[in-house]
Amino acid sequence: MTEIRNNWTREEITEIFNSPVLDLMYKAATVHREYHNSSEVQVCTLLSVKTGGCPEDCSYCPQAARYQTDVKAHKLLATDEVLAKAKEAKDAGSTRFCMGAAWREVRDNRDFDRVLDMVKGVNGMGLEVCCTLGMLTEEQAQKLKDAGLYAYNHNLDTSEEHYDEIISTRTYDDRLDTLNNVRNAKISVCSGGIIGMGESDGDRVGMLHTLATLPEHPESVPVNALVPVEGTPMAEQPRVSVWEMVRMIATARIIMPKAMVRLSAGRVRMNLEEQALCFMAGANSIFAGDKLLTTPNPDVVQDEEMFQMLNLKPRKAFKGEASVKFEQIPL
Ligand code: SAM
Ligand code: DTB
Ligand code: SF4
Repeated sequence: MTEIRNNWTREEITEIFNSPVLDLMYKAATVHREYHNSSEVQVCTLLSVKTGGCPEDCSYCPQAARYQTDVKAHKLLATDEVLAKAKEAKDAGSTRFCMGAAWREVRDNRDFDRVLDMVKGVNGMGLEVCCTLGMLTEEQAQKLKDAGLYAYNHNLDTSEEHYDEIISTRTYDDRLDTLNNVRNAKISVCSGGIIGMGESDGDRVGMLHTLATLPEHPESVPVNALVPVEGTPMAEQPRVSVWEMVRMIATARIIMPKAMVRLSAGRVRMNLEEQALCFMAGANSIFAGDKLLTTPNPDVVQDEEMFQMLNLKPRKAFKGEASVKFEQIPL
């Protein structure tokens, strides 16, 4: 059994990342089969519960207020509306429901109380509930946990060295502090990043190195291909090739064997064969439904056809073991 290690060196990861791509895939596929059922893929659904108008300057993001994009700002959705969407997602076969808010950080106000109600409601439906709401204090993480939150998504996005080129309104350490608060509240950690933002291979390795040397690996690692959106500073970035996705996914799989590696944003621009390469490289989770937060994603029917063609089946909810003790809280 491949050992779980938190002491990877940057050199070791660089060597894996740069190995011949077919060897890299083969190694990743082997590790994948040691720790996971390779015919299972976790299906998650995203919902933007509060859209746009964000004060941050993340240069990839269509929801930052300072960029002129087509995204229409919308205040926090009503709880009923969110629960109806969660039910739709469950009926369509999703087992994880992730609610995103275009906030810099959570504030202790009525909106947060409403998000806590949403978490309770979605948990009561038997779905793994995930949120991505920006920075969190330890107390806020605990409140989310008490409401039944299963996982929290907070991406490092890129390497520490490249971070300042992408975002100036918060620091890498702020991100790491939030991840630490989430971990301490015994919430499952979801953290990854985006490729295609002008970073070097060294930056890609750097981000994976930070994730793989956290005291505990994240339970899930989303790998996003930049979705270039008109109006953002990243609008003209060239498209990432499937081989770049494969290298990221396969390296993540090898150095964090137990993690769910999510083939996240960017699937609309990939055909079935390209996505199959990513599954072969160790991806075992996707976002389903025709919208991510604000940008398009393949529709459910297309994904059903893909699952059939590739003999994949959706993974059941709450299969994650890890250090996350979780009980469904009865309503
Ligand atoms: N505001 C919160 C935050 O930034 O943590 C939560 C929502 S934010 C939209 C969640 C993540 O979406 C970002 O960290 C980023 O990784 C991803 N994301 C945003 N825009 C993207 C884009 N255009 N392409 C790919 N990923 C994107
Ligand atoms: C993640 O890593 N990717 C998702 C989720 N976590 C929140 C978000 C992708 C957003 C893509 C751009 C958009 O749709 O606004
Ligand atoms: Fe705001 Fe999150 Fe978008 Fe950054 S990524 S601008 S914090 S919504």
